[in-house]
Amino acid sequence: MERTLSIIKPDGVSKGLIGEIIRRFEAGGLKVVALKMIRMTKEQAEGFYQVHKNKPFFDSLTSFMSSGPAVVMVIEGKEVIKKNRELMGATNPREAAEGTIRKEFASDVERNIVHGSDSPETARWEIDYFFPEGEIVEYE
Ligand code: D4T
Repeated sequence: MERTLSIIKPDGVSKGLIGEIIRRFEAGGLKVVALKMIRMTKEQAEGFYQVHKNKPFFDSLTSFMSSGPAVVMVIEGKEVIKKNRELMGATNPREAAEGTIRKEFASDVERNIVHGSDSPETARWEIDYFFPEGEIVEYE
């Protein structure tokens, strides 16, 4: 079993898509094993996106991510990293495949509704960033 970090970004929350996104994960056979709503501080968003700190979009992205509530989740399943990225679609909604979350709901490359880890190493780091071990549950 593999785990990944999923975030419903502030645009996804304000568009009322929390249920729709979780429904897609569950319908895809993925299991939510941790979940909470948070309002990131700017510093917390900067820490999370530190790999992008030299990118021109860093300030705008981290302001957006701290602009309102987000839902952070740990999702578990077989090949969950790949499956989640398939459900999300390409980072830029204009390049996202039909039927994906970003194609259907995202307005642009910054306000793209969801985040998902891109590798097992990144997933471990990102899960640790938001969840102490005791907040992740095991169940059948
Ligand atoms: P996240 O990390 O949100 O799942 O996105 P991806 O993994 O699909 O995409 P990424 O690492 O390339 O980009 C991280 C994050 O930055 C935003 N972004 C990206 C942006 O605001 N402007 C841009 O021009 C790009 C390329 C979107 C996702």
